[in-house]
Amino acid sequence: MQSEKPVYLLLGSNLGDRLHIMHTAVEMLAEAVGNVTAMSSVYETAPWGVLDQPAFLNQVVEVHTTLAAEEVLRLVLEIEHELGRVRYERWGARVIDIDILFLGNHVQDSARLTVPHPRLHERRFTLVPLVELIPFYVHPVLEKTLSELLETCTDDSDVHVFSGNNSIAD
Ligand code: A4P
Ligand code: MG
Repeated sequence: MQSEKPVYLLLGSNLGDRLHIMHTAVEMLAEAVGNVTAMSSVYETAPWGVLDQPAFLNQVVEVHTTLAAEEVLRLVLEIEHELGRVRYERWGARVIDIDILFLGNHVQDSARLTVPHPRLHERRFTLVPLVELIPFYVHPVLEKTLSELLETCTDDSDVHVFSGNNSIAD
């Protein structure tokens, strides 16, 4: 059996009851993938990529798992599917999106899966919650800490802790 490793997952939702969907996704991850050991704040974030879509909620969760990367991906896709995700367009609106950011120090670049997530260092909506949890974690490919990557990130889109009030989606 493989030893337990931390996997960092980014949850994102910009359709429907965003907060409820994210909570449900965390429960399903705990059931299927392993113990949820840490969670960032929930952030409300301006859309990145396709700009003409509702604001996202994003959150990073840390799960300890003995599963291999491919197996984590399979379960994550299953959870997305169960939560009724419909893919309309790349980078477009979705009920739930779950990206694998890191799996311990595992590095993989295949047709189905790239770990660490290849665009995580280009996006404040990913770096801000990651830095809240693990600022000194060293990216195994870029060999910089997450704090350093956030400092040099050129994305300037809005990312703020979600309070439920003053939502930019309203
Ligand atoms: N895949 C490969 N590597 C990974 C990985 N590390 N984690 C493959 C998860 N999946 C990975 O993903 C397509 C396929 O990527 C998966 O089936 C898997 O085999 P997808 O989620 O269907 O495609 P996508 O999300 O539309 O495209 P992409 O390029 O993955 O987009 P991202 O990077 O997920 O970005 N703005 C804000 N503010 N917040 C967001 O959360 N999200 C996106 C989507 C765009 N803009 C956003 C946000
Ligand atoms: Mg994705």
